[in-house]
Amino acid sequence: DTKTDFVSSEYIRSRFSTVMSGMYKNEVPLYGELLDLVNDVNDKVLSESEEIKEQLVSTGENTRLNMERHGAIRLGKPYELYTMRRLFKVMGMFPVGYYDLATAGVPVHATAFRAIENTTLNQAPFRVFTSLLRLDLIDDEKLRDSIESILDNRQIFTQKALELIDKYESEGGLNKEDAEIFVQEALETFRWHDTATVDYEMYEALLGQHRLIADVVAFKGPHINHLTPRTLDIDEVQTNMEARNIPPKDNIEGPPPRKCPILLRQTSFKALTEKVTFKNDSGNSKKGNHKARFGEIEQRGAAVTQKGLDLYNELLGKTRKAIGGSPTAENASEYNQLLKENFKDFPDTYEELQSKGLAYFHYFTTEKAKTISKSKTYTKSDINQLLKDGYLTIEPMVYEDFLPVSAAGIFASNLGTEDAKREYEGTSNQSLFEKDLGEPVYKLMSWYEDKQEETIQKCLAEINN
Ligand code: OOG
Ligand code: NI
Repeated sequence: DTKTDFVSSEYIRSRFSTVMSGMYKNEVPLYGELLDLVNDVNDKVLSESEEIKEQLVSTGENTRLNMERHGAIRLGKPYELYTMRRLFKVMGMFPVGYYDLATAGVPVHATAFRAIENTTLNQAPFRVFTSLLRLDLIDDEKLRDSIESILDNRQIFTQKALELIDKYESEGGLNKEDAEIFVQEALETFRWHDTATVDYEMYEALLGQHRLIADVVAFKGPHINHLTPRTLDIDEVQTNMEARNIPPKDNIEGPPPRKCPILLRQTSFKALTEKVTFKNDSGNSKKGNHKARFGEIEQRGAAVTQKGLDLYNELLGKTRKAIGGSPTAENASEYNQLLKENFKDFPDTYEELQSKGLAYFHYFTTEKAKTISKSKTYTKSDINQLLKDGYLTIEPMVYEDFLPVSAAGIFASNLGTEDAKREYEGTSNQSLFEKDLGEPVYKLMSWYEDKQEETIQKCLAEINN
């Protein structure tokens, strides 16, 4: 029977992530160096900190650390987003969260495709931040029409990839042979093309509107623009990048360094200048440069609750306001000092993060739980007491998603400052995004809430049985 021949989505995802990483290493050699650096730093942290090691072992993250990475693509039209959702589903990746970057001066909105079960996340933790150009924010009507017709004429997916998506949907899976063809065909969509689909004049016009628009519209496909390994010590990587001649961006995005890391800290190296050949009907090909592809590093910390996120945004917002917006090379150290100062208001022990309802945790029963008195049925309201009495223990749930202000900072560091200063009037438009996507995105907070609840219920079941 054919069903038993199907390979798992995790297999396909992990295969895809591996071949993509291999391709990117060839295209952007500095990315390979960055991977080596991150591996060295992670090995060092694990050999020096028993606590971090134990944490990763209990949550199951230890097995995924060295293969963990995310990438990003930028799409041009609704069909591409809709089909990308179907393509990622073959790999067990689903759209989680809605990110509006227009308010930060980037005319796109986005979601992140990723696995949604802990077990499958640990097996193949590959994510893709996927943004869609918002044509409605382009004020030049004539240019907008040209963009629409350029995008109308492109097909970013191969025929064979589309056939295999259909096959997956109608049969419910792919066998190993089809899965391998699928991976190779899907990879074509993410490949870099050094010939533009437009002439130099059009490229300049697109650049003039926004550098990002040129990157989305002038090429045959949505080349993967970065891949990001996960490190356990981003400050150490940042310092060593300079030593290895990998030029880092001026500032690390996200929260300041902490004893109990939260959310996500990110830094990157600047985009490469790549040679591009522009279309030319007269036959003399015109050469030029394009900057799009870079490398990034991330350090992931605890997922925070809505209350924690509100506090994070308040403290970050206060810091940015005080220095007049995004930090620059000149005021980066002043910014970091102030950020550290302001974040003293964000508790920095796991006990407090738990008791104040600021972060999400995995709950586990301890050895001692075996000896608990069975005189009553324990419920959710007993959790804090059980924790205090040592029947339960907690480990932070890792944040699996992205941060819009940081994402805009990453965009900006590779787009040039003029673009970063732009502001778009448009309000965020999640319902349009979901219409183009073809289904609603998973709600980010509820996802963590549900995962935490599963572990609490499991503990109660163990204690009460
Ligand atoms: C995406 C930037 C967002 C991140 O890590 O926040 C991102 C882009 O530049 O296309 O990848
Ligand atoms: Ni990124």
